[in-house]
Amino acid sequence: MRSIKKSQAAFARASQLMPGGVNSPVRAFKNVGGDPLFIKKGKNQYITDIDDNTYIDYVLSWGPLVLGHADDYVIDQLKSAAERGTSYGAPTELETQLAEDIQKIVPSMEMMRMVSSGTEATMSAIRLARGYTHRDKIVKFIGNYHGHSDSLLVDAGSGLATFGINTSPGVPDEFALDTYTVPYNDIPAIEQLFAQHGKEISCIIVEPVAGNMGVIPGTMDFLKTLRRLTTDNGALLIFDEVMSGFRAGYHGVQGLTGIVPDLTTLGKVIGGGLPVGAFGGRRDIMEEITPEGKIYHAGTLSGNPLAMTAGISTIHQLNPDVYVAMDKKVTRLTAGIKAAADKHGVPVTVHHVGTMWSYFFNPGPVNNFDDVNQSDVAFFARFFKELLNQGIYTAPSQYETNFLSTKHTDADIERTIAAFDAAFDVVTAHD
Ligand code: KE4
Repeated sequence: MRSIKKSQAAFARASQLMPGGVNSPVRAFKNVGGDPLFIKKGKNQYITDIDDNTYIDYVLSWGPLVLGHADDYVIDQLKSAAERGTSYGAPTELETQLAEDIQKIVPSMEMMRMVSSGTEATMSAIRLARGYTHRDKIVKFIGNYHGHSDSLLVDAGSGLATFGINTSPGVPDEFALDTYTVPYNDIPAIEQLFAQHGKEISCIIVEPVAGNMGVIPGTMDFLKTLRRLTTDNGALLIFDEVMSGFRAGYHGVQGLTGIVPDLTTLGKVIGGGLPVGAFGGRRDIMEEITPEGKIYHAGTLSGNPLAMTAGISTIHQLNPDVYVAMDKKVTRLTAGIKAAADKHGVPVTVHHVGTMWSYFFNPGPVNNFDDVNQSDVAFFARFFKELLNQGIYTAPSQYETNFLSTKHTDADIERTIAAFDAAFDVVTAHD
């Protein structure tokens, strides 16, 4: 039996200084109970905690580490970049290089701005949409999470869903009143909203494949409807691909579906594990951003040379073939999980899109936030902890997504399937 005594002591110490002992709530294991593991190192597909327990990691820093931990080339590039300095507050060619690399893969981003988080990217995109359209209302979907800016903390997923507080205290009513929320994948509801308020709406922001209530793909009809309604009503369509970008596929969801948004937000993978985000899209819209235009955006560490270096050295190792290989592994993994659950008579719905996957203890279908809420989160909590005992580190919440890296091997997949089977043996034996 693995010991986690050092993590428990570290958690007690951290809890004196940081709310919940963490710097981001989902890390606190609140949805599954027990104390979080404190990690001391990661390499490729593995992480090791401070009690020297090693796990196969499927959280991968919530998505960024598509090459796994401490990729040799990324680290090598970062070391030499750091020796040249860490930040200048002046333009560097690194920012242009990353923007060119992204634009080749996401051509709808004709122009873009780098920022330091996904929250900054979506917050800035919303301000841009409001300024460009001269309208205040925005539309988001219940269970989608776009970071923690006030307008978007309404009916959000991820950590808010984990804690069942879909709208955060501290968000002024005025902000919430300017944010319409609609059930995800609900075409009649979005059509009715636009019939009533279409000319007041500045934008729709959507996770085109949702990852913050577990993985739930937007249906093609749903996404096509969003594109049609925004075009017909002079509103902008924002694809929040902070998570799905370089994760749902090499070209993101817009590459999978052929649906072209007006603006896209990115994060995670494009920073290779360092703080980063980006927002971008149609040139005529982006040119409204200061100093070219009047819509303000700024940031001390936007385009930071280390984050740019990590992003460039990550993206340069990606291509469509590595996504085909990862998708095959996730297909095998999710089929193995389903077979193990069926063998034990446990109702489970497993979703995957590209390198994003999640399992719901729920007979299904799971198409929106209300469906996810029918899942057996108590069983999830017990099962998650048994997976840890089996050496498998997955997302500590039913409302989160698991990932894969290029470093996970077929042997890791088979070992993980066996671990799921063993975990079902243990958890169902106690039921
Ligand atoms: P950050 O500010 O956390 O970099 O990005 C916010 C964000 C925006 N849009 C989408 C689609 C996202 O998934 C996120 C952040 N994702 C969560 C995972 N559910 C980050 C983990 C955390 O909050 O600690």
